[in-house]
Amino acid sequence: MDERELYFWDLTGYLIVRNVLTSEEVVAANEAIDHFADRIQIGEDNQGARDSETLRGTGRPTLGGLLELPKPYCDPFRKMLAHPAVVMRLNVMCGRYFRLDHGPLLIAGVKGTEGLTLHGSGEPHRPYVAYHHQNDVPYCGGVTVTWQLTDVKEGDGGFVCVPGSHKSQYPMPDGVRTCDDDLGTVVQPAMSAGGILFFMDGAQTHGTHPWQSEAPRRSILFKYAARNSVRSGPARALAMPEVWWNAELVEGMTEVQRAVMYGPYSNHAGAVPFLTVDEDDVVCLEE
Ligand SMILES: O=C(O)CCC(=O)C(=O)O
Repeated sequence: MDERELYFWDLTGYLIVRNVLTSEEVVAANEAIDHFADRIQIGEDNQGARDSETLRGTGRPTLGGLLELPKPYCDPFRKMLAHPAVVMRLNVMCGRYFRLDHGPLLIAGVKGTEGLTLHGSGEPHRPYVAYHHQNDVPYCGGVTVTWQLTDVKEGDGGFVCVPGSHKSQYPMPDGVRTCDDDLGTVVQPAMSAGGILFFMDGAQTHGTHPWQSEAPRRSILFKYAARNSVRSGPARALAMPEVWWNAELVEGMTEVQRAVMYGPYSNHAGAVPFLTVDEDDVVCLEE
């Protein structure tokens, strides 16, 4: 990652690297998806657009499990996983060393596929995906790498972001979240098939515009994390005290004692208990 890329990344919260895959590699990845097209799942209409007028459309087609496809179909995606163009940049972006947290996921689109309301933006502040830097070293807890398997032209839709929003000190206005009144802040980067997009997932304000092109959208999203950050993936199962430590060690512990034995798991949506101290100085589970 050279100084120009680092400047752009730090300033905007995203980065495009063009022509990473050869046309043969793009074809192989597209053929793998074609082969399993019957496994593509279509979401409900407007599940992602929610209360937005601008983002309304038909349900979003997605396909997971790409690393587990039978050979040779998994190969194009396994190559992407630890591709040199990714490794050299994530080693800088994530404060050195990183791992796959979850994904990869195909996000597809046909003309009229809905968008996704803008999110991330450090609201609320979540250290495990936040961006900061100290002593000239940048750090981002969560970085998504998107591989484009089809061209994304200006105005086509797909990924959008608010450049610089990872440093914003003020809450995102509702019109930006819905894109109904985005104040001209939202950018939809154009790029060709074979290029990759890095973005600060969680720190930066980002989402999806409805797909407008007659040609299909095919983006493969890999969700990486800094090595010290655990978002989701297998963390749900591994974080249980009986798994993270072992069943004998935690056997007979009180609920309060057990609460401090959970392994790392940040996006747990209430599945991991928190402790607090009540007014009588008694440690208890937070309501
Ligand atoms: O590429 C896109 O459509 C945006 C996906 C997104 O918002 C996300 O992965 O959090």
